[in-house]
Parts: sequence; structure tokens; C-alpha cells
Amino acid sequence: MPKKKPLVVVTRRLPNSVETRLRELFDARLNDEDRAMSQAELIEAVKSADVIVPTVTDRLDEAVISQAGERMKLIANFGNGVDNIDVAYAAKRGITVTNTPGVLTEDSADMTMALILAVPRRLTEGATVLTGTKDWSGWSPTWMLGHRISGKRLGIIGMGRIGSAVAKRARAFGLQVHYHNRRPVAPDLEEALEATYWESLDQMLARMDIVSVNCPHTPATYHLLSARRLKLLKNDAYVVNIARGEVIDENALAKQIEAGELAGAGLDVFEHEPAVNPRLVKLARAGKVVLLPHMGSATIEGRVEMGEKVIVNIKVFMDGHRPPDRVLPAQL
Ligand code: 8YV
Repeated sequence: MPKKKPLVVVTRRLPNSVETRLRELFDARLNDEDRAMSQAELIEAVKSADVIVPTVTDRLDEAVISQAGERMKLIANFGNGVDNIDVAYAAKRGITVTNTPGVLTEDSADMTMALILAVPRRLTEGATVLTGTKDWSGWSPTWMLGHRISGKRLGIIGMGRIGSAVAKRARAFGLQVHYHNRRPVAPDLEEALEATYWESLDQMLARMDIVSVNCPHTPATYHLLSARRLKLLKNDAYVVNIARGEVIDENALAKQIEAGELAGAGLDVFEHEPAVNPRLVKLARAGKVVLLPHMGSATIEGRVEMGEKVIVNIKVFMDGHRPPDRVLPAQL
């Protein structure tokens, strides 16, 4: 008798080619409606499935994972960040967790660069001039002036894959690269990027023109940019975040921009997604911040590659081998 296919619950719609392959290989339960699942629905899923494929919109915390049935053995996250999953608790329950690193590096770095450009160069403000109700009165030498990017100091928080890809782009734009990380990167990479390592985040912040958040959200990085640290930034500095909203104390950030103690921010992620702090929305309307709805890795190519990674992780795991993108609690 042929072996029964594993039951794989996928919480959101994925690109067609990925869903087709998932259907071919597994007993795949797909979410045609693409509605985020409730906690009760997630519990139902982990009770009966062999594998669950969640995304950033699903909270797989202890309350959910503790309801896992006998068969549940793998959480194959469709995404790089795993802060939506209690990885330590999953490990305790003997459930493996995997993610999709690498394939969204370039897209995420591109979007970081777009925000680094957008805020000082007033990109969205300028764009709305032509789609607003009033006619454009024409070019003027002193109108819509922003600030130059070239020659400025960029401080990258988190010099992993995405941080390094941002640094590479930043060099091409003439920015000086500085970074804070748990430890310095390999000397040859540091040299290639002409990057300066700051062991002290506080000291780095006080000297930067633009700060980019590119670290994962973990208990150690929650509100890493706290009210106290934000105060260290220069009044004319900008903050960019495409990592996770929780890394910045969003209220403190808004307060400082409102007070003119910070020039502005470019944010792709928020502390309480999908809710967006109304103070930030107000600042966006005033042209002080640029807000994007978590689309840093949103390319069709990236999503298909993320899906392929999920499939490989499930397949290898189901064949009795260690999946390539296993996430261990000690790595977080
Ligand atoms: C994804 C991301 O959109 O992979 C990540 O960590 O932040 C994203 O860009 C999302 O997480 C998919 O679950």
C-alpha cells in the first residue's frame, strides 16, 4: 500500500506554482480565501496536521503549540523571521521549526535602500504633488529640497545577510558604512564594505546620519531602539526599519519626530501590525515619515523561492533527514 501523504496545513494563499507543488507532494490544506487564521483555527490545525506552514500573521505561541496533536512534527515557516513562533517551546515538544533564509535578502535590501532614499529626498511627498488636487506651479530652485545621501554615515543595526546586502548597496550610493552587531563580521567582508564596527550601539547612534534596523526581533532586541537610545540620535538623523516593528519603541520614535528631535523615518514594519500608530500616519501626511505596509520582501520571485524552500524543508524532513533551514532555540 502506498504511504499516506502527510497532512500539511498552509495558513495563507501562496503563489500558484507553490500551491500546485504542495498539492502534488502532500495532502495540502490550502487557504483559498487568504484570511488570517484565528487562534482557534490554528489550534485546530496543529491538533490534526503533520506539518503547519505559518506566516508572520500567525502567532504560534505556547497556547497554540501546547494543543499540538501526536502527528504534529514540523512548523515550516513561510518567512525568515521566526518571532511569530515560540521556537524554544516547540523544541521542548519535539517539534522542529524551519524558516526560509537567503531568498529574500536582495529584495529586502533593495527596499531598505528605497526607504533610505525616500525619506531624505522627499520621494512620496514629491510624488503626491502631481496626483493631488492642486496643479503643480512648476520648478523652483528652492522648492522641495531634501538632503544629500552621498557622504553621509549609515549605521546598520544587525550585519547579517540583509544588513550586509544593504551595506553593499549603500557603498555604491557613497554612504559611509558603520554597523553594530553581536560580533564583528569576517575581516574580508568588513574590508570589502569599508565598514566600521561599533561594539557600543549607544556610541554609534550618536554619530549617525541614517540608522537602518536589520536585525531579527528576539527578546534581546525588543525595543532595542528605546526612548533613551532614540534620544542619542542627532536631531537631523533618519531611522529606517524593514526588520520588525518591535525593535523600535514606536511611540517614542513618533514623539521625537513630532518634537523636531529627529528628522524623519522610513518604516515598512510596525509594532502592532496590521494596526499602524496614528501618530505615524499623521507624520506621514506631514511628509516627515514614509510608511509601507510590510512589503520589504514582496516580489513574486521571492515568494516563489520562499515556497520552494518550505517544500524542500518539508520533503527532507519527511524523508527522515535534517531539513536545511532548521531553526534552533540557541540561534535566537
Ligand atoms: C515576509 C519577513 O513577508 O520573512 C520575513 O521575516 O518579514 C517577510 O518579508 C513574512 O515574514 C512572511 O511570513
